[in-house]
Amino acid sequence: MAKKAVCVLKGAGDVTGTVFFEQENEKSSVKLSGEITGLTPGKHGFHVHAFGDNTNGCISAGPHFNPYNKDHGGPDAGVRHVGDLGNVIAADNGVAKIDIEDKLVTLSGEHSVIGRTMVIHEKEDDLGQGGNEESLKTGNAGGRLACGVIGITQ
Ligand SMILES: [Cu+2]
Ligand SMILES: [Zn+2]
Repeated sequence: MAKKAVCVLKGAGDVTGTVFFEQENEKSSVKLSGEITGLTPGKHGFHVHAFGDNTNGCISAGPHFNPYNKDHGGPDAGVRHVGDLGNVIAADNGVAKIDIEDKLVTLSGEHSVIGRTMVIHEKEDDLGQGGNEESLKTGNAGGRLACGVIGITQ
């Protein structure tokens, strides 16, 4: 049976967004759709972080969701965190349309992303190609503009 989830992103500033998740069955890829508004034009890192905890804002969500203990990478890389969805691109009006299909993110089983947090970042994710230590952890995507916990929907 298809599974669906939703995430409403909010932060300290003007950035807000809604992301919908859909997965046909346990083995199929997950489709993400929706939009994020209030961004500066250009690329912004977009990840699933480990914890569904926003008690002290987006920082409480912890590091990128990484159940297999890999280095950070781009969404198409062989080595990446499960949570690494790369960048979304905001147009001149500050709106980024989300249209992503991902094979590692899942809504079922032990490594489900439900109950974890989506984060949209201040800067571009360098996809692990930045040539420094931080690149292999966070992609140097900078501050957390907005975030929200991924929850079950119908
Ligand atoms: Cu992130
Ligand atoms: Zn990562």
